[in-house]
Amino acid sequence: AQTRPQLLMIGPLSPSLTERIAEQYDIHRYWELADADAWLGEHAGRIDGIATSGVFGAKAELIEALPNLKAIISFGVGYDAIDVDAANKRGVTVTNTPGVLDNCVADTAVSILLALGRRICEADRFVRAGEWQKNRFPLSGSIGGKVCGIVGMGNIGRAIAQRVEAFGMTVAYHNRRRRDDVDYTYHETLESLLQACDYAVVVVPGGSSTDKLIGAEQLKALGSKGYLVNIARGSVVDEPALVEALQNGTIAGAALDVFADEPNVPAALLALDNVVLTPHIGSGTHETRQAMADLFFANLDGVFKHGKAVTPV
Ligand code: 8YV
Repeated sequence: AQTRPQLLMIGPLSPSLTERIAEQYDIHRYWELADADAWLGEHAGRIDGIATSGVFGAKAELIEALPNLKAIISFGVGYDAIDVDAANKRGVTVTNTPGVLDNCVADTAVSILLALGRRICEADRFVRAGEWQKNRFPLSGSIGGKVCGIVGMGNIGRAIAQRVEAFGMTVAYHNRRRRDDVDYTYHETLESLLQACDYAVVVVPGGSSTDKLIGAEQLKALGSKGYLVNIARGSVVDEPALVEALQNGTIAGAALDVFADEPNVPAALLALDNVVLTPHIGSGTHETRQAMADLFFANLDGVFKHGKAVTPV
């Protein structure tokens, strides 16, 4: 009888997705291996595929250690933690789950932008602390009439742009190249956009080309009335520089769904009032995670049952 494809799962995916995979594939839980090197020494040749996510990734060293690896199937749109070059060198297919989470991630980005700008989280703490009995909560700035600068006008960036326009914001953007299917103001340089906007929303892919894209110089360009929203990857922002800029008023505030060393968040950020912090919940709804799981599975079966991936990177 034909043996079931053997998958090395890098980190725990959702129980429902894992159960669904286990119906037709054999799963080896990499993160539970007491001695991964010893296990690979004995079993590497058996592994047909890697199951992973945008967070767990797959390093070159592991990809190169699996001689019969055919595909890396990833849950999530970001694949910066997967060494795609190492995979391509071996003719290993890499798939992600694009498109199905664009609106959800855009909703999250706008939610934390609004919470930041209108000081919603501070107001909640104010009421819970009984401060309202003693003081009036301070006014915030309006959202409407402000400029939202999208750093990375991909599909998620465009979904964010459509949303913030409904709140009366003007949209501008910086991209490696101008898009001919949007008519928002285009800035050739990141600095020019940051100088021109009130809210900078970072939504570029993670990876070496965007590592610390937003540093002390960029935060200075955003300015003391400017706000930073990061819905991309923690790696895209120089986190120590951001902390310093927030502490000394170089920028007015930040809303962060991603961090340099998740799930660890610097204590200095936790101590600040002018920051909104969320635990990487960009795509975190039942419906979106179900759609991502369905696309993950379509890719898995696409490669191992039909010989063709649905959404190869
Ligand atoms: C998580 C994301 O990675 O899609 C992405 O790239 O950042 C998120 O959706 C995904 O949920 C896996 O944890």
